[in-house]
Amino acid sequence: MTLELPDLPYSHDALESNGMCKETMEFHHDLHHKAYVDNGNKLLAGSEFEGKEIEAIITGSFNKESKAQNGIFNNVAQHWNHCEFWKMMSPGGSKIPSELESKINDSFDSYEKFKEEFVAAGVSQFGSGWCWLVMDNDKLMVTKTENGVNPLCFSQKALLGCDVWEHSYYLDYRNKRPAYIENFLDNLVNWEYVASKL
Ligand code: MN3
Repeated sequence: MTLELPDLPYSHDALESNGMCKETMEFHHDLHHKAYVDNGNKLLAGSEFEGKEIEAIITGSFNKESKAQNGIFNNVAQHWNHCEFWKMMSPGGSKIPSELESKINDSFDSYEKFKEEFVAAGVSQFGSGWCWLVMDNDKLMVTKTENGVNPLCFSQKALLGCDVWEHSYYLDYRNKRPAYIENFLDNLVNWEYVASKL
């Protein structure tokens, strides 16, 4: 398969009043995400992964010795991560459906405890990466990963992911990564989409 840059599920300025400005979206989606797509397609052409499903490319190229495989992994995993990231947000966010809310309460004691853990994971990810809410063998967990690594690499289902690369927040928050992640949870998450992955 060929990687394709999806359109955003909303306009570039749709999240502006919720803490993610139009310029961030123009750089992040139109330039950063597009670069992963373009580089991924160049690297996939003629490789052992050409024509494979995206999930199979990610798990098959993860943690390999060869530079070529690492390049494929980084770009294809980041393509997958960003396709999910755009869908995990919506203008104004949404209320957490009750089934997911009770799962979060069961796993973390309360939503506030989950939020603390999720923000702490993103803040403590040194350098670039992601923090996640994942389903691991029916159990909800908060994790963090470096660079393009994602829950697929560990056979986990990604319910929610927050991009903590500086390109995701520097225009809106400068160096204040904690404020960016808190705002992401408070005002941007499309919990209906997150819950649909349960
Ligand atoms: Mn990004």
